[in-house]
Amino acid sequence: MRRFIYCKVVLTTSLVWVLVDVFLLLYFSECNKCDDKDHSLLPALRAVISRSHEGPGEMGKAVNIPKEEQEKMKELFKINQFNLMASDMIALNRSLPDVRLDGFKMFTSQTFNFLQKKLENYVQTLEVPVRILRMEQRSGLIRARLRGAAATSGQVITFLDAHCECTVGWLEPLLARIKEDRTAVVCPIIDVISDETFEYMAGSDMTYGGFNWKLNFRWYPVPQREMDRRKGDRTLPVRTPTMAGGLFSIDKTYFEEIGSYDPGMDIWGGENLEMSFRIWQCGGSLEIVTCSHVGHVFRKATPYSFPGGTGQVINKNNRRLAEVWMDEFKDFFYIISPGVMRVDYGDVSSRKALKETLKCKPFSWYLENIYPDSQIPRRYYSLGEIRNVETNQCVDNMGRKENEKVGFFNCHGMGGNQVFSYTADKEIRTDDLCLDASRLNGPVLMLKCHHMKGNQMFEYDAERLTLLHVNSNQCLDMPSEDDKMVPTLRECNGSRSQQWLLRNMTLSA
Ligand SMILES: [Mn+2]
Repeated sequence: MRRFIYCKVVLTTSLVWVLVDVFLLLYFSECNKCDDKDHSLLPALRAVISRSHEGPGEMGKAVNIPKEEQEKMKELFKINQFNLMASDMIALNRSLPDVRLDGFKMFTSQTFNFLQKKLENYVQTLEVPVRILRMEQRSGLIRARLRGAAATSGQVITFLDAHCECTVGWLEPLLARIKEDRTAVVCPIIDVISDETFEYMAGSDMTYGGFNWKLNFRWYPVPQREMDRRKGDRTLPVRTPTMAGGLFSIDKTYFEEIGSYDPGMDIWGGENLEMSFRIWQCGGSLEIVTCSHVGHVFRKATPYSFPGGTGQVINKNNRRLAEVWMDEFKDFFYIISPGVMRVDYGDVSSRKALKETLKCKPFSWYLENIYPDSQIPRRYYSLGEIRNVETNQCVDNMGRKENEKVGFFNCHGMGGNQVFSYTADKEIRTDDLCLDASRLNGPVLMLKCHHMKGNQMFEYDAERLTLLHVNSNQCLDMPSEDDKMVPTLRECNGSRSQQWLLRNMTLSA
């Protein structure tokens, strides 16, 4: 009898656990709204999915080149700044793993290493009609895209680079979002295809697009406020301040309405930020649709030459972007990039007129509402050098990176590495780094700004000219004898070495 009771107890507890498991499984698979999955697949895609997954690079695996071929491989690498030999070994429609949140099957796309006729022959074998347009002369990405867009007749335009591969179900969620809201401009998650082995690696849904003072695009972690807005549901689109490059879908008429691309920009560079600012400031939205994945080969160097040099072209484009969209905040870009002011940016009057017609909001609105965690502070007291009264030298980031000590050097008045901003949050920033001190009498480091005050909070006293590090209750002082290049913290003593002049200091932020 007792045995029977034991048995019952064991059975009941197991049953309870089984039910809990089933519940958990159902619950977590419910989270995944990414998927209608296979229902709507074209026959061609089904064929790809069902074929055998062998051969170089299949299922997104790495392709390793045998030793004896490596010399040749290096030669070919230079042509496109990616491993052309590996790329050529991979089937045009290789299979890829399904990297979506719950995992399933995959479709493929292709990197075209074809030229001219070969490409035309190839696209004729595809089951969808494909038209190839060629520019008469090298015009760069921006003007080529404008030409392509003008030739489209569909309701939605999707831009991708040539060095992309798409995964199954990448397009539907982009289109679905535009159907909901035609002013939503949507990007996929950009997965990483290795430039060396073409291995396929899933990108993160936890990063979004930003930019630094030099107007370089950068990935930053999706902030808590955006997680909260989506109530923790990672399958919902992420509102991103900027788009990485040119991988996005947009309603065709909206593309035209909002001003397509700036045709005054050359070749490449800055157009992604220009479009991002414009979309947000002029009433649209820019989103990363986390259910959509597209792979992209990130290259370490550009394989192209630019007329007048890469820097010239990018500086010109960035100036156009800053002049039209950034209002007074363009100062951050100009002051940290000495020399850029000398670059001629052409005529921007038609772009400014567009901004007027569309009644676009100012950049301060964008910083406040769309990108409050921006590297460019919405409110700040000073922007420029920080000069020591005793030595007449300046705080200098010395071009050093995150986690290194901040330096100290003769003031050169040229901006660049000697530009700091004392912000309304009482941080001392240089680009996306903040002065940070974590121990008494310690050196001052540069760390990623965390917006949490703490070790990054300094109180400037505009009368005594002191910079008090609040956490340690010590003052920023000139370097010590043994480390002449590094400003340090010391007990506040009212000496001239603890007095600092902040350039362009205003008392209200
Ligand atoms: Mn690209």
